[in-house]
Amino acid sequence: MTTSTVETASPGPFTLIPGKTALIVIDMQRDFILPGGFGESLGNDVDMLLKVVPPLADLIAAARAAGMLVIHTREGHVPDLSDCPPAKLNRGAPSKRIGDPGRYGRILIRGEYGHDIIDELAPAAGEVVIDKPGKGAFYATELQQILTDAGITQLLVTGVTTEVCVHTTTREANDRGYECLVVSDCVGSYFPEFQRVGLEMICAQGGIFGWVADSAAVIPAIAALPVSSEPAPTAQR
Ligand code: C5J
Repeated sequence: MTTSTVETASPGPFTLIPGKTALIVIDMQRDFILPGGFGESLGNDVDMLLKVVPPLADLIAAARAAGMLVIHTREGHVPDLSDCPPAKLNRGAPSKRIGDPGRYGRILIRGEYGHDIIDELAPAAGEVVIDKPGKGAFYATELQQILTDAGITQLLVTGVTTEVCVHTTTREANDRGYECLVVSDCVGSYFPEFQRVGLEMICAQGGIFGWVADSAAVIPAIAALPVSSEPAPTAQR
């Protein structure tokens, strides 16, 4: 089997195994990323997330070219909010809570414009889209079954935000036995300090729950993999 290694990953080299690696793109949704959206209305600087888009687009293109399984997630809730516990709903600014009207429709509600993924990173036909009610992509979703069915053992983790949904998903994946490489310039936080520390935490203590490397190191490693001809799982949209 021809493997390919990201030599500069922290805390040490990460070997990609063809056919066993998937790229997961977490919550690159308009509500979080676009100017005027939910994230910005909370006082956040969306430029911190927008800068993730170009390297992530390149990484997604490399994964697609290699025939790698690409999975997108969206955080959000059904319109009657029956899947949003009070502990989650009753937080944040009182007039800007999940389900309230926002610039791009009801905030984080499935089917609304703001809930969907930004145009630049739109899922390709047939790619899996996981709708998740929580921060972690494994909680109350079909993700684990999809990964099991596809024989995946490693995840390249990207998306937003680093310290919330990226961290939660990486920790969930690590606990389930997946090797996770978080791509540092393809994850973003509104808070520079959280970005820095969030990445440090992942690979501290010998890689306590994953590896970290940038896209400049990961993309050539993906390109060196043999192209997978496995059919992609059916889309969830
Ligand atoms: C947050 C996320 N930050 N996708 N969601 O609430 O990280």
